Amino acid sequence: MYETYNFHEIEKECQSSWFSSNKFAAKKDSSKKKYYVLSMFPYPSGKLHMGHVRNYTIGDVISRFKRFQGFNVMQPMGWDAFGLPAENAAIKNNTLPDKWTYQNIDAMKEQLNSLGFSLDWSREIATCDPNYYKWEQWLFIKLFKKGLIYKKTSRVNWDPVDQTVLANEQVIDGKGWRSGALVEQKEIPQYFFKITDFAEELDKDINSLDGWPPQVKLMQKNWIGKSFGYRVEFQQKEFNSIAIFTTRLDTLHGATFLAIAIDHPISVELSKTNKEISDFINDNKKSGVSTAELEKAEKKGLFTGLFATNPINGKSIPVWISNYVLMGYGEGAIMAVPAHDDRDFEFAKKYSLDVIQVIESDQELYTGKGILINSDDFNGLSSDDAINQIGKQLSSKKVAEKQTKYRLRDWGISRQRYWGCPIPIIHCNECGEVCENESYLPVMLPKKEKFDFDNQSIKTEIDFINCICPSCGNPAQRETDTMDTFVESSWYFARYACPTENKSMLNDEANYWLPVDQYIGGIEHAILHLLYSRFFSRLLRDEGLINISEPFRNLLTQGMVLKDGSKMSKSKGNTVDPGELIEKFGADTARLFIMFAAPADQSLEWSDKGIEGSHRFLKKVYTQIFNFKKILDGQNAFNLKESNLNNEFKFQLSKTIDKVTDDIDRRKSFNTAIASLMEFVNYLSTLDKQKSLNELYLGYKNLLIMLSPFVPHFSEYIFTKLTAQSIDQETWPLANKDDLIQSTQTIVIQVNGKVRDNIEIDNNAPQEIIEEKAFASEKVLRFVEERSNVKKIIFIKNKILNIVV
Ligand code: ANZ
Ligand code: ZN
Repeated sequence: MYETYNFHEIEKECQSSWFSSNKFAAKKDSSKKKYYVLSMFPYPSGKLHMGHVRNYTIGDVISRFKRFQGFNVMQPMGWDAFGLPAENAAIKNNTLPDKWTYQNIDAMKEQLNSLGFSLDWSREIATCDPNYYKWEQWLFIKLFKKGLIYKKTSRVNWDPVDQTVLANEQVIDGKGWRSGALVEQKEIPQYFFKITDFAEELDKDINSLDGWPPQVKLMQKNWIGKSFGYRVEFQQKEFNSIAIFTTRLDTLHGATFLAIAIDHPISVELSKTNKEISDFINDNKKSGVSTAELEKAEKKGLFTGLFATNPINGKSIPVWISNYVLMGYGEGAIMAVPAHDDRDFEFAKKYSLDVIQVIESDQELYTGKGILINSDDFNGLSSDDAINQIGKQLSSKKVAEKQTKYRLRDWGISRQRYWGCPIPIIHCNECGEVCENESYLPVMLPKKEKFDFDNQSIKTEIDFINCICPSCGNPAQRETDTMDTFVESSWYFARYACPTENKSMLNDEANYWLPVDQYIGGIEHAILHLLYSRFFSRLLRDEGLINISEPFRNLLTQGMVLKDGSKMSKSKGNTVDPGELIEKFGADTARLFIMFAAPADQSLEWSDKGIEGSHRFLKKVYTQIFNFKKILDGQNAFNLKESNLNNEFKFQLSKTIDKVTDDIDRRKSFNTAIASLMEFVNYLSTLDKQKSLNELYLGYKNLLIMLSPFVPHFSEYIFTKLTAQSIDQETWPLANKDDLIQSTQTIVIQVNGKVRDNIEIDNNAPQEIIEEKAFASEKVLRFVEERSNVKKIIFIKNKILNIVV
């Protein structure tokens, strides 16, 4: 054993033995209970940052802990490898996106290994690998044929100077990041995943996610945005009726006009004969408005000359065409209630339309619910009661119908980028849109010789584009868009179960390993990534590929790593490089600090003092055990005797095991688990090294096992030296429940319910013995005077003796 804590050598030795033997490779074993630990896979930017270190340390602590508990643990790792940064980096550094990506993967893999993470590298996935994205294309085709993927036109950011589509990140203050030109909106055909078909199920099943943080569940709920509303028909002379959708039926008496969308069928019909209307429509429809303009878009409208009748009171109100009503939502028409809706208010002020208050308030514009006024028979009702009653009344007359609506929209997945998964569609003049033949998958992303501004899309790859129609055999063209990179990350967790399967997307192993038992990642993915993964699990289920619906049983969202109160970031120049930290203090110190400094789900303030403190703790434990081992080595043949252990030791050991186990397993409270281990180290240091050999040996042995998930190199090395055995043979210690009961207890002595004395006495001491002591106490006798005065004695075992006089 090294004289001092030589972390460089220790970590090097351990890592080379772990990674050369691929020690953490997981095998399906139906005789064992599986445990699947997954940390969100990184984008291969080239450098690990502290957020990664925190994320992956949490995952590794749980994995190692579960292994000691006897679970068959799988902890895989891979790379979310497609995406825009690779294109930018390739241009900037005069390289190619794939080359840049794979170099980064190599560098980051080395960094991960230098932290001692017990990862199963035999399951490594890079999403840019054709063996991976082939199956994404395969699923795309299945879904397309089922109608779960469809095409519709949708807006993109268009740079008129560079003549290219921009990702949102490339639009800065409404201008193209490179050209500086005002970005325009352009309508182009794009593919959509019909996630709205699953809105109801995705919403309902949130309730079953017991292992998720409540705030994440709420964010999912809000994103899906289930709400109830009513479709209401307003009678109309020329067009018979106009239907609107509202969530605020309680404000029906306050509707002062109807507003219909520019592309509403009535607008279209009127424009055929009315020049003013057709001009208005054309002016407001024209594409090429800048993003910035659209954001602030002024509300514009035009009176149609039509009137409609409010079904609740027979009042006639004007019908307007307006640019703020969307055709794609509800009925493409609204009843406008300016007194209680912001947009309607702005519009009414601009065009001098009536504002009628129907919810009590002292403000001219009030958007909340409340008590009804100016609403005839419904005055005095609460909004919710009014919605029900008006709803009932109109429904019975068949002019309203209750509807469930979701805020969730279908997921547009087309990206006009190079570095992504090609969409496996072929455009044929004869047959239209045709899926590539399954047996020709993958549709390989064409390799580039060079990558620059003029050459950064698939659109320039003539050999890729020209193909044969799988249906009629005539010349045809391939789709040149690629998929949103969120698609790859929506199913990677399943593919880890069978990463090399080449006959199908998933196999039997997926049902063995899924669901993920513990998922760990940043709160920034609380909405889209988790929702898309939940959606994909259902798609895979419906294809018969897996038999679960919810992919992540338990979710932990780790907090941010801050320095000087703000998020570590390159732009702020407040980053700490994990590599330097490991070089200076070792991986174990870094791991220990990051788990000790704050609760895992809260933000962690970086502190050099804290790092030094964690390092000092490890050095102290090292020295303590080193010195103890010297004494042991001085004995002739030490033989552990467990029969005569000191009671206080047994209590301390069981207490520590009990607390650490519960903290890691159930509470995921790693910092308090470490604090208990630190206390236990302090306790052990008070024991006499010559007289307490058995206690110290057992104490250190258990300490090392319990420290091992946090500081695996440290523990493994010292354990081997101390016990001459491998720590891998050990199982997680169990607390002895009998030892947990302390040998003595404090009993409170009361007279007439008032505390008069405390008595320290053996555990479970019988009432007679406690009474004897109590009546011997001056403090008690003063209030009892004579024993014959006692009327009654109430005894609560191990707690209270109350004497009533
Ligand atoms: C009257 C009203 C009064 C409304 C009031 C709100 C407040 P969510 O909750 O997002 O579903 N709306 C309906 N269809 C629309 C469309 N195609 N384009 C623009 N707005 C539309 O929103 C429902 C509310 O959004 C509806 O309730 C409607 O305005 C508006 F004090 O009706 B409300
Ligand atoms: Zn064809």
